[in-house]
Amino acid sequence: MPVYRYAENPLITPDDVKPYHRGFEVIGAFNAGVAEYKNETLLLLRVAERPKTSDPSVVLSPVYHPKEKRMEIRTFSRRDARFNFDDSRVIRPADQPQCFCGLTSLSYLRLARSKDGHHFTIDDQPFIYPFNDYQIFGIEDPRITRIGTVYYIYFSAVSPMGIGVNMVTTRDFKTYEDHGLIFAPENKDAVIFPEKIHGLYYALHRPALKSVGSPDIWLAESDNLNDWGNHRHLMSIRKGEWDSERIGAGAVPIKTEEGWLVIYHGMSAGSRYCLGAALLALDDPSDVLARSKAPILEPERDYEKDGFFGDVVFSCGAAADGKTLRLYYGVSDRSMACAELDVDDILQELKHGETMR
Ligand code: MAN
Repeated sequence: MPVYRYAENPLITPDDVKPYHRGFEVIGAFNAGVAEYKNETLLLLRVAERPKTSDPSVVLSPVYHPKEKRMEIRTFSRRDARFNFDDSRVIRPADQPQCFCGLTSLSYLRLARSKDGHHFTIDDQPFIYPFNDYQIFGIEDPRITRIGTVYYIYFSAVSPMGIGVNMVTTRDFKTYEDHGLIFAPENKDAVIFPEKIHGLYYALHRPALKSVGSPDIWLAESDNLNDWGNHRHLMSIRKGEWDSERIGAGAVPIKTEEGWLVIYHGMSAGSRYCLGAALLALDDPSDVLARSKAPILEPERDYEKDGFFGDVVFSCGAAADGKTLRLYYGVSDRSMACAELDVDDILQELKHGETMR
C-alpha cells in the first residue's frame, strides 16, 4: 500500500522546542493529538523534559506537585540494586519488572500550529500542564475529538495512584475546563467517536489487566461524554502477529462509507510498535468488520527506528482531507512525523484482512 512520508520528516524534534523548566532539557516532542482550528492544523504535542545532569551514576526523576506548584527531583543511584534502569523511560523496582516507581522525564502538553500541515510553529508555553494529584508524574498522549464547536481533549494522567484518562474541553485553545478522570486507572488509549450513534456517544479504551486477560481494546458508551458504561470487549491482541502483546486505539475514528476506520497501535515482542487499521460497522461500532493483517505503517526510517525509545510509530491523531489521510505520528518517543495514506487504499487492504475479535 502506498505510504507517502513527508520529505520534511521528522517535522518536529526536541531541538525545535525550548525547555519550559530552567535546568531541564527537552527529550521528546511526540505523540501529538490533532485538531483543525481556524484554518490551521494544531498538534497538541506531548513534550517530555528531564533535569540535566552531568553525573552518569544517577538517574533523576522529576515529580510535579500542583497544589504547591513545586517541582521535586528524586535521585536514584544506578548502583542501587533495588531498582532496574534498563528501560530509558522509567525506573522499575528490581523485583517487579512490570511496574515502575518513577519516570525519567515529566510530560505536559504544548501546541504547535501550521497552515500547510508540514511546517509548525511551537508555542512558548504549555497549553495543559499537570494540574492535580493524579498527574504528578505528568500527562501524556492526548487525543482530540471535535463535536460541534467544542474540542474534547483527553490524555493519560500518570501518578503513583496509576494511569487514568482525564478529559478537558476547550473552544479556543487558550483556556479549558476540566471534567476529571473519565476512565479510572489503569486505562489508556481512549478515543471518543466524533458523533452520536443511535443517540449515544461511543469511546474505545484500553484497560490494563493484572490478574487475567490481555491489553485489548474495549468499547464504552455514554449519553453525556463524562459517564461511560456498558463496557464491551472489542478486539484482542493476536499472538504471532504484529499486534501480539498489546493494542490501543490511536486516531479518532474516521467515518467512511464502509464503516468507522480505526487506526490503532500494536506492540510485538521486543516493544516494537506498528500502526494498523480496523473497520467497525457504521450503525454499531461493537461489530468489527475487518482488521488489517499487516501493519499499515511500521518503523522503517532511521527517525522511526532510533530515538529515546526506538522502533516505535505511535499515532494520537490524523486529519482527513477528503480521501487523503494525514496521519501524524510520534516516532521513537522523540519526534513527530506525518505520512499521507489514501483512505480507499486502507479500506481495500482491510477487505483482504481477517475479522478476529
Ligand atoms: C506506551 C505509551 C506511549 C509510548 C509507547 C512506547 O504505550 O507510554 O506514550 O509512545 O509506550 O514507549
